[in-house]
Formats: sequence, C-alpha cells, structure tokens
Amino acid sequence: MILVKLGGSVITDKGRYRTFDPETTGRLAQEIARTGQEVMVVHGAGSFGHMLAKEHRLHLGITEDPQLLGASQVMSDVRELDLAVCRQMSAKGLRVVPLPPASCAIMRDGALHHLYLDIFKEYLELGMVPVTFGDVVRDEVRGLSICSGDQLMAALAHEFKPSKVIFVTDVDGVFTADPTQDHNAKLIETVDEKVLDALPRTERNVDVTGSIFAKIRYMIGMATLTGECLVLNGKIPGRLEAAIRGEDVIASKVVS
Ligand code: IP8
Repeated sequence: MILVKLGGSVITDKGRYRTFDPETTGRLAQEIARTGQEVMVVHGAGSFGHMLAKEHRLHLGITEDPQLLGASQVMSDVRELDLAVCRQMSAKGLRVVPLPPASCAIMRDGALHHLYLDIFKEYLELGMVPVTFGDVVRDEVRGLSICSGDQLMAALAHEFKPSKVIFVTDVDGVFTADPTQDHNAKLIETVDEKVLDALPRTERNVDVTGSIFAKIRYMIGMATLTGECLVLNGKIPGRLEAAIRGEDVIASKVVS
C-alpha cells in the first residue's frame, strides 16, 4: 500500500478562503488511478480549514462557547473540500470512501489518541480507497482539537507500514530556505534530523497545525515505518505518478 498526502497547498489556494483547485486535484487523482496501485489518501484542509480555525483559536482548545459554532463551520468547510476531492477522484475511477476523523478518531490534549483503524483496513481489503483529512475532532482534555493530516499520516503509517509514503506539496521538496522568497534556496535531496535542525526558522503561511518544521518532524518519524518517504511537487504534471511507479523524480527523500 502507498500512503499519499495531498497537501492543502496543492489542492486549495491557501491564501483565499474556501478556494478549491479542481484541475490540479483531478490531475493528481488521474495520476494515482493510472498506476493501479493500492493507495490510501489523506488530504490537508488548506483554505477550507486553517483560516477559520485560526480565527476561532480552535488549535488552543475550547474555552469559550462561541468557539463551538466556529468549530462546526470549519467541520462543514473541510467536509465540503473532502467531497470536492472525492468527486474528482471517483471521476477518475478511484473507488473512494471518505472517512471523516471526527467520526473515527479521539484526541487527547492535542495528540491523536485513538483512530479506528479497522475501518481503514476493511475498506482497503474490499478494494476501495480510504480518504481521510485534517478535521476538528473531539479532544478528551481540550473539548475539541485540530487533527492534522500529518497526525493521520503518522497513525496510518504506523499501523499499515506502507511501502512508500508521499507528501504532495506545491514546491519541489524541502529547501535550504523558503523557495518562494529566496531564489538561492536549494532543494535538499535527503532530509534527516540533522538537516532539520540546521534549517533557518523563517516560515511561510504558518498554520494552525504548525510550521513546515513540525511537518518534517512527523515525516522523519514516519521514515522508519516505510520503504521510502518523499516530499514532491504536485503542481508539476507526472511527478506523483512517476514516484508511485518507483521512477526517479525531483523530490526530497526523508530518512530517519
Ligand atoms: O491541513 C488541518 O489539517 P492539515 C485541519 O493537514 C484543520 O494541517 C481543520 C485546520
């Protein structure tokens, strides 16, 4: 099984509230479908999640009653995104089954405490493609928490030991500096803990589930659970498909 995360930056316009990119998502779905490989898909929330979640401070837990309406709106928004993603995927022949985390996960103080993994396994065995996503989820300590796609990726990688884990983003991989700001930024071919510690702490679009550094830390943790862990650019046609097929592509390889 290959575990793929479609990052929020590739399926939405992160700067514009609730803006979906159907062309890119549809093409990525087609690339996955063409390989005929067994996959599970996680997608980020992008502008359907982070903006409103930040406005209502949902990542800090529930301390005031009005936050609940905000949480409910974010939950509706990310479900709308998921529906749009799943529609693109099924149009390309992928037999998707949406598994919303709020219905199959419990958080404890911001950490993913329990994920009902059997449901993923059973749908996969049936020949379907489980699709889950960053969501607002019940938290035993905080009331509600943001469950990120990366937390879900880690839990799924831990349980299913995928042959490959692929993070699809809007840049070629992990860079020495922010490539959108710094033209001298260089792609890092192999990322490990040492490389992560040496990266400059300048950040773009820090969102409610943490910076790029938090994300890379999750990936490093996952690298021991899979044959290969890649970060690649989904805006470039063909890269995801080539990576799934095991061809050499421009990407960063994450190792533990
Ligand atoms: O985009 C965030 O998930 P991510 C989920 O995978 C929400 O970090 C609701 C903001």
